[in-house]
Amino acid sequence: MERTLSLIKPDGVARNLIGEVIKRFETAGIKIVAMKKLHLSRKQAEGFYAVHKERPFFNSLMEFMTSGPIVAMVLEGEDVIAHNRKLMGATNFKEAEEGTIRRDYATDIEKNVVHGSDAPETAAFEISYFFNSMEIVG
Ligand code: YYY
Ligand code: MG
Repeated sequence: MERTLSLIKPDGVARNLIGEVIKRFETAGIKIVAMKKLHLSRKQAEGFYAVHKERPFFNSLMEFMTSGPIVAMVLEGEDVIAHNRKLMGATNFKEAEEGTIRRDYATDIEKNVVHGSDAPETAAFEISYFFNSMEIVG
């Protein structure tokens, strides 16, 4: 069994898509083993997205990610890192496959509703960024 971090970004929360996103995970057989709602500070958002700090979109991404509350979840399942990325669809919703979360709900390359870890190392870092071991209930 593998674990990954999922975020419902400020656009998804503001547009009442929490239930829709969770429904897709549960329907796909993915288990939610931790969940919380929070509003990131600038410092917290910068720490989370540190790998992108030199990218031209970084400042805009920070403004967006701190613009409202998010929902953070730990997902568990077989091959769940890749499975979640498949359910999410491509970063750019215009390139995302039909039936994916981003294709169905994203409005912009930045405002793309969800985040998902992209590899075991990033999943480990991102899960520990939001949750301690007592908050993860398998
Ligand atoms: O992992 P994923 O979210 O699919 O994309 P990343 O390449 O890690 O970029 C993180 C985040 O940054 C993306 O979800 C939207 C935003 N972004 C952007 O605004 N413009 C880009 N050209 C690339 C990414
Ligand atoms: Mg990424």
